Amino acid sequence: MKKKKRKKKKKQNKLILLNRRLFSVKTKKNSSPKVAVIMGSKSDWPTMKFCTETLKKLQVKFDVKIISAHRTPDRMYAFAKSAEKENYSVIIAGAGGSAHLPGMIASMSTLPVIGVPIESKKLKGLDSLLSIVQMPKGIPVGTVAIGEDGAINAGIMAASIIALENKKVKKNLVLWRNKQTNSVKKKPN
Ligand code: AIR
Repeated sequence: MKKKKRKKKKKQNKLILLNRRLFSVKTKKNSSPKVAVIMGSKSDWPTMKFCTETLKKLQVKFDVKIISAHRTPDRMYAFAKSAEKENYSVIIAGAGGSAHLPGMIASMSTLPVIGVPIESKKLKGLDSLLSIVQMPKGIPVGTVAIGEDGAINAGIMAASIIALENKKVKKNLVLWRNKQTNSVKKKPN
């Protein structure tokens, strides 16, 4: 009987420890959710800076990195494999031309990945858009519009994902959207 009781107590203690561990991971993540804004080249920055400006307005923390799927594959692998441990909640990846970066990152991480098609010189971003949006089933990439509009919407979408568990970001998002609604005039003249 005593032995049974001891066993039960041991099991209970194990459960308490496990819950504590799970809870601490959750609270750690919720306390400082972060977005990774990555791009294939420095030449993508004039577009991707609209994304970081949006995140700043919504008071969402972020890091910015250049990672190319083709030119720096090891950097891409290391980033994708450690993204969750680095406490990122969402990854926004901008790339142009044959734009494999968002899909490759999504293949190595279960974090939500938003792809921003950069407006390329030759095909005006249609190449980037199709490369990013046409992911075959199994590994999704949320794809936004080509260029500046997409970069801004990627920032807003990342904030919406974070707002699911973060009241401050939720409040900022609601305020920002109300401001936008109020700024629309009823008549054009
Ligand atoms: N790129 C860089 N590595 C892989 C890809 N797809 C993309 C960049 C950029 C475009 O190639 O995201 O939009 C042109 O890069 P660059 O450095 O030649 O201006």
